[in-house]
Amino acid sequence: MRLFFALWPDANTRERLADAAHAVRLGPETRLVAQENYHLTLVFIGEVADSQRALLQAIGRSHGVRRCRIEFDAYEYWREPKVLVAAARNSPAALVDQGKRLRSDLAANRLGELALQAPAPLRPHVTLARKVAQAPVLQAMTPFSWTPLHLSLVRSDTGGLQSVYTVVDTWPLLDEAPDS
Ligand code: 3AM
Repeated sequence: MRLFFALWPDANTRERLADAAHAVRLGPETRLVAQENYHLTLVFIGEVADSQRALLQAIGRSHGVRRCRIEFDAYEYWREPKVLVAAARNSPAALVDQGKRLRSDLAANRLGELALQAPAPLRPHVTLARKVAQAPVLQAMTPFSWTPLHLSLVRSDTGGLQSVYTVVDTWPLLDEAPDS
């Protein structure tokens, strides 16, 4: 199964994201991401064996991380993956730290594709549309913020027209520092 660690938006944030997506004029070939599929990927793990799931759940559970506020404030078009994203130009330190610690735990356990990859810096974003073949005209985005309350381990099934995501497990983020 293909798994990744992600933050899943609440209903209000999903609506803000959908409003942001609908405000951009996109070509007919474009596929808007379904609202229920919006997510912020923290770490993509890749294919793992069923037997490794418990270890991944233990890693997710062990991450006592403070909540942080993410301010989405810009559209970005990423040419190579052909996606339009809502991006946070400022990466909150707690989020960057969480991504790093997850990566290092995964690499230490030689889990997924991470054992082979050099870590890329986290660029907090939510993909709004895929198969965006032409660079869209991007206006300023009406900014909005989101404070995620949970970290989730998610399964991705990419066989169909739209990817299907299933939350495998989820853990609350702390509302105060773990050592306070
Ligand atoms: O959150 P976004 O939409 O940016 O593109 C995939 C999606 O990213 C990405 O993981 C997220 C959840 O599916 N993804 C898929 N395959 C990947 C890979 N081999 C990957 N990211 C890195 N390496």
